[in-house]
Amino acid sequence: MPNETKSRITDGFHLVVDALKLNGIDTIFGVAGIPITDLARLAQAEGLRYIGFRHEQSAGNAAAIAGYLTRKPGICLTVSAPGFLNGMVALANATTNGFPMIQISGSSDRAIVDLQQGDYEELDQMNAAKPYTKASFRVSKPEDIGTGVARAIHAAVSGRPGGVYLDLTSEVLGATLDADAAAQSMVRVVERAPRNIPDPESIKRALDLLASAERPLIILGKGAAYAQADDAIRSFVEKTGIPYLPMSMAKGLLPDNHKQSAAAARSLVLAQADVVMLIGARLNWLLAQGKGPRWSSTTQFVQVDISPTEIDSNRAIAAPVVADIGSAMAAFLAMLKPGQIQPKHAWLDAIAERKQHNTERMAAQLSASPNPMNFSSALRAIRDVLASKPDIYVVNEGANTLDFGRDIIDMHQPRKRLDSGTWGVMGIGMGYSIGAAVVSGKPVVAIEGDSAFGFSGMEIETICRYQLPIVVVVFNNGGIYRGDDVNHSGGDDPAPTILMKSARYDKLIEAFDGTGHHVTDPQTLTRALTAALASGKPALINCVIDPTAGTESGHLQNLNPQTQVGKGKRN
Ligand SMILES: Cc1ncc(C[n+]2csc(CCOP(=O)(O)OP(=O)(O)O)c2C)c(N)n1
Ligand SMILES: [Mg+2]
Repeated sequence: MPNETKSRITDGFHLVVDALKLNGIDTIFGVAGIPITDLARLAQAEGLRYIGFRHEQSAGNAAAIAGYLTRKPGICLTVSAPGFLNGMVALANATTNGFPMIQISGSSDRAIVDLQQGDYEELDQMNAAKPYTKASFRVSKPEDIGTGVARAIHAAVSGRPGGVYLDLTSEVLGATLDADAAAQSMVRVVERAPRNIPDPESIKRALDLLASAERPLIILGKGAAYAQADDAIRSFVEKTGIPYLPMSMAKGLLPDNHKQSAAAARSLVLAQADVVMLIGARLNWLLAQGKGPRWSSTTQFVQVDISPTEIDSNRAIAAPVVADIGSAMAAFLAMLKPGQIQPKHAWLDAIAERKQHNTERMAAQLSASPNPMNFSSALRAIRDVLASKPDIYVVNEGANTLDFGRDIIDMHQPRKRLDSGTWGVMGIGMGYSIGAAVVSGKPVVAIEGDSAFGFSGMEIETICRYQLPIVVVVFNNGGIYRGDDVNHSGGDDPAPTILMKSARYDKLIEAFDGTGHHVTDPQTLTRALTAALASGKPALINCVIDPTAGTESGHLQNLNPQTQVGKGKRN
């Protein structure tokens, strides 16, 4: 019931809060200002948790990851025009990654905006949002707020989740309404994400194909992690004995040291598998679109996905299973006969051999102790501290910092690794850390390239203001990819990829009463991280890395076009 019933009058501000509460929303991430300041205030007064950020992109990233972790839409609240646009990168990123999120923004006077007469923060926000979202709505009457919030929730969470924009004009927020009529207008969403039951024929077709395989492989994507069908997925993998490969954010769905993990034999299994079962994983650039030279042209695919239009998007799919992953895995387990699927020994032996070879090579890399530290030696120290703390969230962004981090830091629990994701985007670091810490109450370690950190670095004030248990480790190699490039013009300006090598990021957090550490060797890093985690308080570790240790674009050199006619001045 709207809480203004006694006075018989309520307004748009109250109705938005009522509609969110009625639908189990308990947290808002945002930046206050015209016209939503009072909405934020009222939400807090009414018992929602409001987390105020320094920039809307981070608020949006926090909302997106909260949505991913909870399967409830994360809410980001922004002011009109520039605030709205600042949030849009996060909303678009949520759509791309399949995270349920709603950006609610106030907007300026429609009559003026539509005639482009120059209102304060004028922008046609609803239409601007459309290309980047699953859906974009505007509420123009206070009695439609309940419907608008309900539609936004359905759009964000059902099917493949994504970003939704909900526009609230300043007029609607301030408009009053009879409290009884307002109460009648509220909508409680009965089923946010209705199950999508698979056709039993599609399950049979997929099992038959897998049973005919000699060299089967399962690829787990972040859709599989999102589904929270952890036991069913693990049980299917173990009952069939099929080797599996986790995509980055699916790491930990089964523990990374699981004997069926083929992560350490990735190129071999991609090239040689004859039947590949994709579970909540898309054949996008992260899997080379399923095409050569990394894949065989004869590989056949099973694809389990909630979105029918995903099927056949890059490669022909021999056995599509369109369903939500929980329902699909339950159906697979129900239909699977004991011994029906048995990967050939030769296949498992080849994988085991390659794994051992690659693991030994990696161990040699990890055991070196170069001075200054490189990515491997610093990450080894972090890995060893985290090994006994599986419930800590790991946020990771950068180029080399990301690529080495993904390979070196093992995950042991589902949905604990949060990273640059489908877009390879920089700037998610502090937003994801704050979102994860807020919704879980658990500690977070953010492993950040020095460039990556800069995109959201001011949010360390937010981390300190809310006293969140977040430890930020900045891998300071003095640049994007490397810290040793030179200006090819011979001029004094630093090269385009160069950042300040002598930067003391640890001193930034001290300005907000957090704890800073400056480390130059693995032993000190181990001590600093251990102490920071034990304190449960905000900390930032400036971790000095050899400026020559990284490679251009990390592991993505093939995607980085380079001039073939020389980098210096043309003569
Ligand atoms: C929003 C956005 N802007 C720019 C980029 C391009 N980019 C990719 S990685 C990267 C930073 C890499 O440097 P750093 O974070 O220091 O990682 P390192 O390789 O040095 O460990 C940038 C700017 C991006 N991915 N996303
Ligand atoms: Mg760097």
